[in-house]
Amino acid sequence: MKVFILGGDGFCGWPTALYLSKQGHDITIVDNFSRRKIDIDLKVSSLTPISHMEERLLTWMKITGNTIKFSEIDIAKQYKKLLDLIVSEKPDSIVHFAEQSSAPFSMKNSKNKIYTIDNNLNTSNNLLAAIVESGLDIHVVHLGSMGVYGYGSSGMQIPEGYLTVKLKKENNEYMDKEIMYPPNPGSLYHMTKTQDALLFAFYNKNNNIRTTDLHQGVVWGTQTDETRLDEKLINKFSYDGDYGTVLNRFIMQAAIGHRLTVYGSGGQTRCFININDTVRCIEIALINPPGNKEKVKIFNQMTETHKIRDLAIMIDAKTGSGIDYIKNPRNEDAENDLHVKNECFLNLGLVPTKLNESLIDEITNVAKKYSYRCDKSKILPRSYWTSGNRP
Ligand code: NAD
Ligand code: USQ
Repeated sequence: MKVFILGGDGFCGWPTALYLSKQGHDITIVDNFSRRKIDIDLKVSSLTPISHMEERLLTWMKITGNTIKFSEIDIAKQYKKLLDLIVSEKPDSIVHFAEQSSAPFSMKNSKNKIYTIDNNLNTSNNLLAAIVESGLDIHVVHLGSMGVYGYGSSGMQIPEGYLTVKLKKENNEYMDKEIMYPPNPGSLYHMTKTQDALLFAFYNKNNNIRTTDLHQGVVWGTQTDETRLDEKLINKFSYDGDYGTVLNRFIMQAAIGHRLTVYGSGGQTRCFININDTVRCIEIALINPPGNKEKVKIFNQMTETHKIRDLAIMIDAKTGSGIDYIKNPRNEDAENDLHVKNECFLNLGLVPTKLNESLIDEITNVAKKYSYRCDKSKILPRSYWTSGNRP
């Protein structure tokens, strides 16, 4: 299969590109390195030493004999370049990771709010418009987020995208209607994912663009079988207050002897998935595309749910790191339950990586190994949802 990986220089995109290349697919990465530029602006860098794209691709070719092509395009701004690439390469599928990916970064200041909305909505719309203009039948696989639903499940399981509701008609009779599960985003970043969902539904209805939208939980872990092959292939590990996600932050904090930074009471329940399962889910989505005229397929891409304080208590028990409950920089529920359906991927063969079985390996073989690269001044959060969330 010929596959484009938009955002293929990123934390999820890079291991996905390698995994799919290893499975024999013909891969082209498209990225504008905006994430590397943001890290420079924030004066942070990956805990792991990530190589430049040229070196990454050369190393991959030397080790496996496989060529991955690369095109530097700002998908939000360089529409014509994207269209020309699609028309000349004619991919079967396009995996869309290319968005500003951090909730805290999107809430930091008005410049970031404007950038996140502008970048994320334009990457999605430009991609969809270019597919229509190309006239090609291309399956789009997009990385959405579990956070589009606001994490409250009100005693029911969050379904995989669609919900059947009963509507009262004027004559007092009821009719069933299938709707998209109601969005309730908790950041401007998550807001872009809810708007993406409307774009996909519209282009699907109007132009029959076959689309799979993957509502992914918080990803943790670093290495996959492919990124482990050589240090020049190593995956990114963000630990800073803007881009580091909670479990990888805790893993790094435990490795360097920093007390774990639980926001608020830690009663927030979130969905999690290991990076090895992310790459497998993308493959499963690619080989099970929606049929012609089928509505957007929506999968919940997560394998476990945990309360943040339970994760901290578990890591503290294994490592003796200690826990700090700090004022929550975010405007979010202090406590929530979360029940999520994830049968689509399990039924298609996903075998989840278990969190408690892989955690110590991650702390020892990644976080401790590269702990000398950690800048401790970047650990505490620096983005606040409202002025009331400041310390
Ligand atoms: P990342 O920031 O590491 O990767 C995103 C990549 O997209 C970067 O390499 C960036 O340079 C590129 N990009 C952004 N805007 C672009 C543009 N206009 N043109 C070209 N390239 C552009 O993020 P990630 O953690 O790999 O996440 C990938 C996707 O998965 C994102 O859409 C994110 O919202 C989603 N997601 C991530 C997680 C997670 O925990 N990491 C969980 C759920 C969903
Ligand atoms: N948290 C802490 N301590 C920390 C960091 C975070 O208690 O040091 C808490 C946050 O308050 C939040 C939870 O942990 O309640 C998750 O935070 P996070 O930063 O790990 O995740 P989030 O901001 O939601 O975003 C991440 C990715 C994003 C993806 C999302 C999936 O950055 O790309 O969409 O996870 S989900 O959370 O399911 O929406």
